[in-house]
Amino acid sequence: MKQNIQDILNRQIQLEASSSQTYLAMAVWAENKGYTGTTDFLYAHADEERMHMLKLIKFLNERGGEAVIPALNAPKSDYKDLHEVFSTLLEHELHVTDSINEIVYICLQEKDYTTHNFMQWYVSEQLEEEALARTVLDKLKLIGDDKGGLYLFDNDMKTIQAESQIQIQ
Ligand code: OFO
Repeated sequence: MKQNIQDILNRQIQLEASSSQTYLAMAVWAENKGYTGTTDFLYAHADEERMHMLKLIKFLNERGGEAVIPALNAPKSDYKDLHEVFSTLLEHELHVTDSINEIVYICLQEKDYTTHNFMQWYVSEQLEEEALARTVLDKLKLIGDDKGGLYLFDNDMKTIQAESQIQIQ
């Protein structure tokens, strides 16, 4: 495997690891605020990101490259409200999508079709993650500061979590 492909995959490993930590910190925030549905959703999302990281690590090692386990900066741990949590999540996912698109572009330039093919799973995954984040954010925009609405929203997150788990399998 070419060195530049190894480097960009290692950069993606770091990004997936930091996604996992970011969502874990969000889950802790939600748990301490009593948003139980959102907490479950975010813990599950953090696990999912760890799985994305592991998939890359295994692929890199199996293809003769060397995965590097990165140091991570501490994630943001305090949020104003649920709206800030999910806008940060969407922003983060958009950044991840850009990074994946860049990898796909470089794979084509380098004629590394195996990695290009492997990355297609991430391309589809990003589509789903962005759509999910937008759906959640739209709901929150409708609710605004209404306490009853936020209570129902949090309950709904249990269903959203169950549905997204089904999609992953
Ligand atoms: Fe790994 O998809 Fe989100 O970040």
